[in-house]
Amino acid sequence: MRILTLSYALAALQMGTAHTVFTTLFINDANQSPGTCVRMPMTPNKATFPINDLKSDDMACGYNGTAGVARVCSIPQAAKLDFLFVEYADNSQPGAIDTSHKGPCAVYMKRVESAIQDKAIGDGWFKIWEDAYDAVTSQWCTEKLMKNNGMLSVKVPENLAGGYYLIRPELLALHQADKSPPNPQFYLGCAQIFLNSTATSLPMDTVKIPGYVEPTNPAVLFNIYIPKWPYPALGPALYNGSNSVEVKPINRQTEGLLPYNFVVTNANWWALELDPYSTSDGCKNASKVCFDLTSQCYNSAPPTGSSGCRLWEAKCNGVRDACNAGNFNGPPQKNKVLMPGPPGSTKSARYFSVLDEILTTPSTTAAQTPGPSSPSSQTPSTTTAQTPGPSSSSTQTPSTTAVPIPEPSSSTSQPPAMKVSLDGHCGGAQTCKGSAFGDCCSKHGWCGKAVEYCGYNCLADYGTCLGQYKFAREDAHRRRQRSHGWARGHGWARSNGWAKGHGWEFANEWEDVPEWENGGF
Ligand SMILES: [Cu+2]
Repeated sequence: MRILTLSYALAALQMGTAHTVFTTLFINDANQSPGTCVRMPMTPNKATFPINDLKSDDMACGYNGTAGVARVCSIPQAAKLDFLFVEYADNSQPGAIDTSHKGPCAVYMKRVESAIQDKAIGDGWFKIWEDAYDAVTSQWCTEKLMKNNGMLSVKVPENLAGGYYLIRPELLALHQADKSPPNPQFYLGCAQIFLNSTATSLPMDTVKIPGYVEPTNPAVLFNIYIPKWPYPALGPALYNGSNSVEVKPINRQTEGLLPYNFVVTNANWWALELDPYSTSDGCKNASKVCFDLTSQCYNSAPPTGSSGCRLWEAKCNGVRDACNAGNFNGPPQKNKVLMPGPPGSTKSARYFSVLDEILTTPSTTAAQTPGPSSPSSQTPSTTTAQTPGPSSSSTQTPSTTAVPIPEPSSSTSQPPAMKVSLDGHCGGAQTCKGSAFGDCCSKHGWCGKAVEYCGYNCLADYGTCLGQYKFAREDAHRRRQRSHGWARGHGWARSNGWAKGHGWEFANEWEDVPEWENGGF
């Protein structure tokens, strides 16, 4: 991949100065977008600095790590997680970690009552993965990390109880561990996650952080220049699934959810669409609200950048300009998701957030519809007849017909004479109900039984949906329109196959959107 090659070339040029920081969580290869669900150091020029004081509270989740962030990422049972480490928090230059930084890596987890509120310090931590020195290839873990472009990959233990966790990737750089005084450098951070699982096990033995490793531990004083093998044990034994206690899993995420009707995110910040307006005062007020939110976004942006804030700010400029031009109907480009691609949200997060919306704010749909003049049989083109916003051009064509979504003819009942799907497809005259693939029909026309089929994406007309996920028809219709328009407008739908039904699969392509990714601060 292009970026990979670049990283090697430039990393070789910039020796010495830059350290590293964990910025981005990937769930089953889906990019959650930089800073999202991650407790980040909030001082940009210190963000990549190591933790040197092993007794410091910073050892738990890094600088500013006792403070939670607003988002909690939902992960499936036995998920593959990747943690991206970068030399420059804002990705302004490539590189994972300086080549001099040799040492082991590990990943710890801690079960918590609240992933947002928990301060991370203290007991409850256990280790799920580690890698130190590979004698066969003569490589330290950090050297493998460099070759892997900064990605540290683990699988979450399958029997781990459902619920909230902090998950903590850790690197130890030993290049100054032999100095006097010794200077072992820990690089670590935490992601806030909800493990969506009915499993019930937790490790019996846990450790305290700080406290799990003393400054006198031979593993942190190891001389990598004159090594005496083997490398000593660092921290507790791995949790291997046995030696566990049984607990009651938490079966539904209620905190840290991204509202399904967001229009833009930046790390853990998001914005919903502005309320509709049609008067001069309404327009001015919307402009003010919009710019207030812009400030809020910039002020809360972690060192990973503020590209989402700039997208929102551009929208505010459009609102203001329209007001000044005497066009008082808005907001422009209503409900259009502003980001160039799915990173920034995840299917699972949106799925749960929909549930949350429905449970907590039953009037959401009413607030979203333009008014009494728009009946529920609203056609796709109606929403595009909006005021001419700053950039309402190619992506706004009423081309919903090009999207292969079966449009059921009735809002509640099943069409008559449905055939049970034999090929896994649903729609038209085929239902998933009773099929071997599962009873639920996803919006992309596939039968299944997982949340991707039965929850947020579910089409009730072609199978069974979990009861609480049945939307007002108009709302579901609007959402389908929007998500497809978003992908199609940027050419994602075809080239990247985002509709595969396995989550947002944008990890690689993400790198190729520089104006969005390489935001700077
Ligand atoms: Cu360093």
